[in-house]
Amino acid sequence: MDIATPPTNPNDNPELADAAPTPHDPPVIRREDYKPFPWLVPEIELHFDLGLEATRVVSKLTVARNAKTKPQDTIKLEGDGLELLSVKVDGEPVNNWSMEGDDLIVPLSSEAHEIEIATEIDPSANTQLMGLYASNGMLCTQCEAEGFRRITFFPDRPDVLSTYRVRMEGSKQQFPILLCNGNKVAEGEGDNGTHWAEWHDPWPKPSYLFALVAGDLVANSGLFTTMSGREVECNIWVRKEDLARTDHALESLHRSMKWDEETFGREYDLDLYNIVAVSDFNMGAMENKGLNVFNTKYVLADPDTATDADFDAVEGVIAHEYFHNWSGNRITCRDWFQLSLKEGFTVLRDQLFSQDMRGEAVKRIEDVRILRAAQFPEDAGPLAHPIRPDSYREISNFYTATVYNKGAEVIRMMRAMSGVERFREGTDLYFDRHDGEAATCEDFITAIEDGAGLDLSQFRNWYRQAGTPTISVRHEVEGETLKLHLKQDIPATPGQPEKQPMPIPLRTAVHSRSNQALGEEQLIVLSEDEQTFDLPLAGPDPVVSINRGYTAPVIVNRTLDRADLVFLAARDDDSFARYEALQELAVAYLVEAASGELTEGERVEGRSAITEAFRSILTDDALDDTMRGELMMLPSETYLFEAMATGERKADPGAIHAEREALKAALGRDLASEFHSLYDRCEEVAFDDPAGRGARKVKTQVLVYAAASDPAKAAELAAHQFDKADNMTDRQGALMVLCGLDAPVRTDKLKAFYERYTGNALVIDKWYTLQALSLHPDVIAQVEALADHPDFTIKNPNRVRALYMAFAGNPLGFHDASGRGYKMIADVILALDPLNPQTAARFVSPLGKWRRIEPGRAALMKAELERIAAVDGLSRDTFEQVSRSLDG
Ligand code: 0A1
Ligand code: ZN
Repeated sequence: MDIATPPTNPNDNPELADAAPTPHDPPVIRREDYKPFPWLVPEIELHFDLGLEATRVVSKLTVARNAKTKPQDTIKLEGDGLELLSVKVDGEPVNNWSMEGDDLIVPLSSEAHEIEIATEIDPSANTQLMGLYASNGMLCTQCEAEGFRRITFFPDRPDVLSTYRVRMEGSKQQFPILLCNGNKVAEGEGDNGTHWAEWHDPWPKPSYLFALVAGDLVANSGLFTTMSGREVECNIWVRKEDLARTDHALESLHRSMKWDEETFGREYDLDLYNIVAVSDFNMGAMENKGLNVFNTKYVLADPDTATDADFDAVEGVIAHEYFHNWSGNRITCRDWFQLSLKEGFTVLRDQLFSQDMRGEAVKRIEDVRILRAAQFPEDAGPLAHPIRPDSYREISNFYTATVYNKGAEVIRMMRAMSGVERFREGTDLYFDRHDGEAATCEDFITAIEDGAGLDLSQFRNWYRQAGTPTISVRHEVEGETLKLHLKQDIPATPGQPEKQPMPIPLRTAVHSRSNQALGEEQLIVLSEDEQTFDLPLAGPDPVVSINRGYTAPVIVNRTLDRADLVFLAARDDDSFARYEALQELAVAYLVEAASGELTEGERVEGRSAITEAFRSILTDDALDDTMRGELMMLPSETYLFEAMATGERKADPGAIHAEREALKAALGRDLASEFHSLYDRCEEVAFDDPAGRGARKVKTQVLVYAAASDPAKAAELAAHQFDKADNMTDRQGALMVLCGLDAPVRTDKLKAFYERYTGNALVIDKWYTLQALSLHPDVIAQVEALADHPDFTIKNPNRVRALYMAFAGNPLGFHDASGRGYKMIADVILALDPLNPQTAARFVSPLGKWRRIEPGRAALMKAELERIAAVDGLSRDTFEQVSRSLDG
């Protein structure tokens, strides 16, 4: 074949035309088709001539044949939107290269070569925010998953590992700070007001971990001494005006470094750790080797501008990216199907870290709340996929709650089954065995099996199968034992009609209600479709406490007496089980009420059981307020949607909302005096008191119930909290409640908030979100007006999410029976797709729930999906999500 001629376009051949991918039908990539790359690229040298509108990149690759593969006489280097200037092989210009779509094919005849490629890119035109782009006058990169190919031609896949030497040069005035991965090895002045820096990263890495930043930045710096006594310089780089809000990030980084040494025996491996905050970013943050790039949202925090939850999020994301240095960077992924290898494990690591920093019980409840709100709906809808997917069209669509959060739960189950110490032996073996490699989930499972001494043969089904298992529970008493009958059902999901049983570890205890005795906890593992376990009784009237600590990501389906649930909510010695009993009580009542299954008498009975359980939560002196605040939250409308849409039954968001509001109102009324004395007590607690955080959480929860039961009083109380607040948690909590009320103070306080924080992008994002999430009857018109406000821009992902992701999560507005909410989100997808497809595609899943909703709304949602699907030239990202949502 003449390699200078572009390969034939299969679309020109009528016989192939049907099978060939068209722009409207991007190809499907399959896990089973993995093949190693035929060339190794041990070294790469990059030269950047930096400019906001034009950046020149010269890349020198040292390539050698991969002896483990069949020899090839060409090398395929991926590209995306690059302007190619020249190609040299072994120092000589060549023109025998060809293009295959966006990719560059270069003929190579010997065992090893040096390829030099010059390209030019325009960072200021890069609205996708993938590759090299301009943000706020600085230049930065995002390469995971396939962004490096937007910088230069390269085998842009995670199993090609190279050491990088990078020289960057640019205007000293525009880019006084020049950063890259690894260590700075040289720097100097250039001509015409330029300067340059040379960086070397000694650790071989895949291209997705490459990063570069150039801009006018200042750092908050601190030294960390590692377990072996090495000093690491840690820097948090931000724009000058943000420097005062970086202490928490730096402290969080130091705490993470220490914790990973103590808990997983992992030490940092460079002398420098840089974190840069950027305002335009598609995700939360990125773990590039030695140079993390962060969304400002997960760096900047001080009490005046960030809530307690924001502080926690900063700590959690800093930890997550830091932990990737071992779980992700030192051991990376062989291919993108293995994403959960690094993400599931790293999420588990950051969750365990936060549990240790802030308390296990509350953190566990928060994590389960997120799993149920984000992952359960995914697992039950048209986008369901296993934590290790089998195929994709666009990998960006698989950075999901399933891969991340369910992935973490799956590894957490291994830890529950082996115990903490043996699990550590498993992870030690994994790090040891695969350090420096691009590994697979299978490698991880085998290392845990060998190191922790577990047999995980059947457990591998958790990696293969999508869908949340449901466990049905029955029991009977036989003499001194309780016979516990468990049955598991895993629902059919797209492409997986039949399921195999999976091992499900459940920490279980049997209490006695009549003598209030608590039974001893045991770990049982349900591994067959149906199984019976004999458990000791603690006394008469046994009450089973199951999935304590939430050991398995499953739905437990059982009918317990209300009295049993009230008993568990008030008495269980596992705090998760207490929370769960209260949730079960509320879910059962709300779903039955919303489905019209309750008589008036049953409603009264149901509400009074919940009121009693709540009373014990509000008045239990032994409870810490952070836990009390958690227990006071009713199940979210999203979770109730999931619980209602089971079997043949469809969800009715209107009824769910009405019933939940009515229950809040009833609780607010019936427990008014308990709520008020709680508020009064919490109001006395100062901001920096160790009990302050819990007090703030409880106060806003009290306002939530007051808003439903006595809106006038709530408006007064919330306005008072807003005016008095010396911190963002109280201020935002008060404003959130005011936003849902039709009171004149609502407008005043929103205005005051806006004026106080004009120019602070992250806080103005909050101003958008609070209004988009509000329970106000005019929320749709308000969101429309907010989009016309001068502060709105579709180019900034944080702003787009602040307005529209919040709105898509507002059941009242999004599910408005008129369909206006659905249309608004479809319009956003269409407007955003040409600019930033990755972010646009994330708005598809709310519409994808149409099959599980009552027929009127279902038709409106489906029609919007069809309207999007009919548009020519959709991105791969949006095309894939819309077509899966319609096919299901
Ligand atoms: N690996 C990162 C997540 C991430 C993925 C893709 C991105 O592209 C825009 C950015 C970040 C993490 O898990 O934190
Ligand atoms: Zn991650």
